[in-house]
Amino acid sequence: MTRHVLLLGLALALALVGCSSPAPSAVPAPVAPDGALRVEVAFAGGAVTGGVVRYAVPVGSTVELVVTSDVADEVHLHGYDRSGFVTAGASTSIRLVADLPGVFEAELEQRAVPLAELQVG
Ligand SMILES: [Cu+2]
Repeated sequence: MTRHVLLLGLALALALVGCSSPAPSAVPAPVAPDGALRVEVAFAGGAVTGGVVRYAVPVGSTVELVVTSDVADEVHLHGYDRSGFVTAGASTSIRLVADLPGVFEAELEQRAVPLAELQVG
């Protein structure tokens, strides 16, 4: 009987471990002086500085996605299908009204490298 309970406990523990890969939690996008939500991403040395972050933005808000990069590439925001080109050492900005709910990835298109996620909702 005790053994049974232990096995059950073990199975539960394993199940919990199996479920523990956390869904990324979203952080609120910072508000710029002009009232837009400003999502800034820096890509340098082959990686996103500070890692890929999921930003929460309310539906209907104006979002400015600003990407600085040390390589030339295309910045592509999926779902909204908006693009901007960045040259090495410069930045590009994509401004949009977030009227489509969902989670959307911004990536460096040619490298297929994720930059950030927009969680609109
Ligand atoms: Cu893309």
